[in-house]
Amino acid sequence: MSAKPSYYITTPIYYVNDIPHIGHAYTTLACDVLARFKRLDGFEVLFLTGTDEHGQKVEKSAAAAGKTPKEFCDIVSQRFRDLAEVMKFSNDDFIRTTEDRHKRACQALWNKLLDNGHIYLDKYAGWYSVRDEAFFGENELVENKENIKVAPTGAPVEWVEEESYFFKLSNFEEKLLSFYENLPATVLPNTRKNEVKSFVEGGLRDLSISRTSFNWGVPVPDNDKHIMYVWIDALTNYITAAGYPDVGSEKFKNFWPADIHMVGKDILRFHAVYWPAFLMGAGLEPSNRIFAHGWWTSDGQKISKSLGNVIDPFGLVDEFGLDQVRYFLMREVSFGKDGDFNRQSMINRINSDLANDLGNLAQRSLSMIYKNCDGAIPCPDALSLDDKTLLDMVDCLLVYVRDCIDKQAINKYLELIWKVVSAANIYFTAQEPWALKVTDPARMATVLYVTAEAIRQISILSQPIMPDSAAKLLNTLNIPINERGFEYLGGVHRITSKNSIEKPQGVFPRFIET
Ligand code: ME8
Repeated sequence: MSAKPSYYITTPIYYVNDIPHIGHAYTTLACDVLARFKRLDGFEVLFLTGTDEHGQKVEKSAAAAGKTPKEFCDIVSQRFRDLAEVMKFSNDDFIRTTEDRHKRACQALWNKLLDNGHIYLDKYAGWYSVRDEAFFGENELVENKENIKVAPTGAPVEWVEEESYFFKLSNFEEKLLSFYENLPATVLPNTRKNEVKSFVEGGLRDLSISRTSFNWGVPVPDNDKHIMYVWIDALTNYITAAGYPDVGSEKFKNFWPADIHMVGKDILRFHAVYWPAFLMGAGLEPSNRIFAHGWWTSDGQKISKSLGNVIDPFGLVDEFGLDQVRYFLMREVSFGKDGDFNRQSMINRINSDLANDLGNLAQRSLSMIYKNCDGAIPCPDALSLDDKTLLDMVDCLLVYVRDCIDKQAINKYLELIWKVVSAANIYFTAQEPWALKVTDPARMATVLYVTAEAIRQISILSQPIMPDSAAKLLNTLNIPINERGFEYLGGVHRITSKNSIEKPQGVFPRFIET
């Protein structure tokens, strides 16, 4: 066992029927922020993302592209790995459901569910949506504008009648309800938890978990006429990467149950109903939390290929810069709620929060130190009440932001840091160190020292959101790499006087529309 506490966080694994868009980048970014935060806060982190490569939807997309499913998956899966590189995602593993380790885990889970009496063979007759990869009851269908019956998501459905294995989901109603009740934060936000609870309270039907009408998937053990339903295959990725079926391994013991599965609100039911039921059925502990975030629209409209308004994350990073995009996506929307992507809001955030607030504070104060204090952090004199007030605010920030992160309130975490950035700006302007340079140089030194210390801590806390820019600021201050963890926050490890600093370079340029 590691001496550090463990933290296992996962993204959904993305279908390779489509290239990555802003929605995918958003989910993984949120997980990246949480993973980076936890590492800096002393946890041993396993951060998993990957691609969901089986199922009819992918099989059809490959055929449309004139490729074999495997060739097609190799190409599209690579785009998701490219995105991880461009966005500087710090995932520890990237799983592909076509890997052998995953097939082994799926078949082991299946056998366990079978041995425990939760699987039986029967016939399925009902509606199926390939786009959603989901079964629907007659009562769940809705009529579209053309009076055709479609899935609640608007996706077309087809009638399916075939032999199928079933999972006895109906046996898990009580267990699921007590899982939601006993551990109050298993599903967040609370509104989503209530939706899930009422779905379960409405009664659960057994779930068809195999298909015979296509081939692209994991074969059912001892009956390879049947291919596993893509969702049982996909959800299993979370235990595959933790080492399943080697449940006695250090890795599995350390990281299972997962601390959090981050998902979009569209796939909550699969994660909050089916997945804990599969795990309980296999005698494994259900995950600690499922957090469903909201969806992005673009200028008020649903993002879709047919509307031609898909936002390409690679293009955004090219145009605005990586840390700017990371900051905007995490700050603009209350995490858990839907949000609207709008170019002007992005530019406003870059110019006000980054260039004006943090950028100017750093550039003004560090340039003064560089020019007036022999290029080194000055020695402070006795601290005034104003100095102490600002330092107290900075010193207690970790306690508050840690609480935000533990509730996945990522935008709140940034709001709190920016409250301190704003207080530091007010302090700096009010103290007028440029005037003190003539009237009271010792007091100027104290003001510059206090401001540099505030910037040090703000930069350490900004690393999970803006790793490159925070590193630039910490490099300017010459803070050693091994002194950038959260144990260096607070008053115990103040910035060292006489530490020479590098010539400050602007970290957050203004965005000027050309
Ligand atoms: O559902 N806004 O994969 P997927 C925010 N393979 N997030 C969005 C979004 C938007 N407009 N559009 C998509 C699958 N997302 C399955 C998951 S997990 C075992 C299997 C995000 O490629 C959101 O997180 O359709 C959503 O859940 C995910 O992309 C769906 O990706």
